[in-house]
Order: sequence, then C-alpha cells, then structure tokens
Amino acid sequence: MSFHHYCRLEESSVRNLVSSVVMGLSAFVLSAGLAFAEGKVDVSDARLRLLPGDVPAAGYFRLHNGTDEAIKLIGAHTGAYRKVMMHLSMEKDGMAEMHAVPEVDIAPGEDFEFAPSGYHLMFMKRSALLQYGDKVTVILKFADRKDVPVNFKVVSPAAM
Ligand SMILES: [Cu+2]
Repeated sequence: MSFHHYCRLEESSVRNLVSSVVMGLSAFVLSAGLAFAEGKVDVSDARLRLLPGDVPAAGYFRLHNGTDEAIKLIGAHTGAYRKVMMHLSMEKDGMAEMHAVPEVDIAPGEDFEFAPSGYHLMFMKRSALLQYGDKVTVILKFADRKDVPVNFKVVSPAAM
C-alpha cells in the first residue's frame, strides 16, 4: 500500500469520526431542543438584475433551511413590482425556455440556489424607479411559516 493510499484511508476515517460526533451532537440538540425556538431560514446573496424599460427583472439568492423541517416556498411580492413569479429556466432542443413554478420544497439543512440558468424570481411591471445599488425589499412567502423579508440589491446585468 502506498503512502498516498494510506493517507486517504486515514482521512476518511477521521471524516467518519467527525461526522458521527456531529450526528451525536445533533441528536443531543434535538432531544434537548424542545425549549429552543425552531431553526432559521437564512437568505444570502440576494440580487435583482435590473433591465431597461419594462423588461422583467430576474432575482437570485441562496436560501438555507436551518430548520429541522422541510419548508415550502410559495411565492414572493414587493412594492417595487406589481407581479413576482417563480420561474425555472431550462434548455429544450437548444432553446432557452422558462416555466412558472408554483412552489419549491427545501429539505432541512439544504442550501437552495436561485441562480442564472435555473430557478429565479421574475419581477414584472415595475412600479418604482430603481437604480443600480438600490435595495429592494422582497417578501418571501412560505406555506407553513412566517414571511421572510429580504433586501435584494439592484445590480446591472453585467454584474452577474
Ligand atoms: Cu423568468
């Protein structure tokens, strides 16, 4: 067995050890956790890609489900646009298309990405003047939990 091989084995057993310690800790937290508030839903890197005129804008972000339950994102709204939809971009026969998505399920502990060429918010019918660098408050709506307000940074398409 080469030294290199040996190192790999060593690494993976350390990783197993770490993950069983982490599992043990989470089990402890879960059993002791009834008194704690439920975990958090965190949103980061939220940005709105502004296009000229009345062209719809795309919104992207990363959502972390820090709770111990699956959560269901069912939509969004904002004062800056009259309509916000959830879309999924995909390629079909070499052509880019997008489809409306009624809801998105995010498993406990999962990071879910709204990103170019994938899921995005589609902001339609702008009702406020916006400039690059502005912040737009967008309310994310969930099926079984409170709304989550998120500040989206207005960016130029070139910034993506
Ligand atoms: Cu779209």
